[in-house]
Amino acid sequence: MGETREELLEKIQKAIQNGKAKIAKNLIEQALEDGIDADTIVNESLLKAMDVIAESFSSDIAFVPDVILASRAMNVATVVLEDYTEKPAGEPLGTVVAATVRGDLHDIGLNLVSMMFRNVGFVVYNMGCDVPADAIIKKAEEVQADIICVSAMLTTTMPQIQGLIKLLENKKLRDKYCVMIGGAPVTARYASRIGADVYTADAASAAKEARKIITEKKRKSE
Ligand code: B12
Repeated sequence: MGETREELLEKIQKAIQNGKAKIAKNLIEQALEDGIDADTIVNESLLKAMDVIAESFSSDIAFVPDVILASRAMNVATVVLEDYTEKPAGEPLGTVVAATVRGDLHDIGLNLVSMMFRNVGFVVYNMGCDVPADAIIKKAEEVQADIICVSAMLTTTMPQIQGLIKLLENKKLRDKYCVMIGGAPVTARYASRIGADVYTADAASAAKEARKIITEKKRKSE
């Protein structure tokens, strides 16, 4: 007898936790062929794997090399799922520039945010991690972005988000962009203190919120 859907999802989770990118990729392809949807795989396998890794990392059961391998597997898994997901047809909803702030090498959350935004119909320029504020703004200007998404995962790099907002103000560009922020240490309170437009705790609600904001903006300008 073949394995159950739960067993397959658990195998994917374990493959990511153990840093087995190739195995994770094959299992995800199998799950998609079996009709398991991408959201289920994200929630039941990918995010669960990262929860376990985060827990093992903070209790010294997993160390940086283990976490790096798991992170690579996680990023491979995200690409497989993103390639598979059908994007909404027609005009894009808007343009997004996404980056993790300077000095911060965490990109998993950012990649998930980028994937979710693309899935609801945005064009996303994902600049990756360790990106200085001026480079983020330059890119946003170049591609005429509607939204700037910034991620920070360390308490020491979080102030970089405030730096980006200040730089936008200095350049008289603040009102041009919706600035959405997130990452483990970031809170709604911090967002309102530094004058960011939107904070959400997870990637899926970030994409939904962005769609709402852009739709409203378009309705107003019509
Ligand atoms: C993976 C990981 C790493 C990997 C990163 C690999 C990679 N490619 O990303 C590696 C091993 C490189 C790493 C390094 C370090 N890490 Co680290 N890392 C983690 C870990 C275990 C998981 C993070 C993760 O990917 N989670 C899974 C994703 C899906 O969740 P997420 O990133 O939070 O994203 C979600 C939301 O936050 C949100 N979101 C994220 N970004 C955005 C953006 C927007 C716009 C929005 C709306 C939403 C949003 O949506 C996402 C999905 O729903 C965390 C533990 C934790 N609890 O977070 C520690 C953690 C973040 N790391 C930590 C530390 C200390 C470090 C190091 C200093 C360790 C060291 N001794 O060297 C270095 C720093 C390197 C650097 N300069 O950045 C600490 C930070 C403590 C702090 N308060 O500052 C943590 C919390 C671990 C801990 N408990 O101590 N790390």
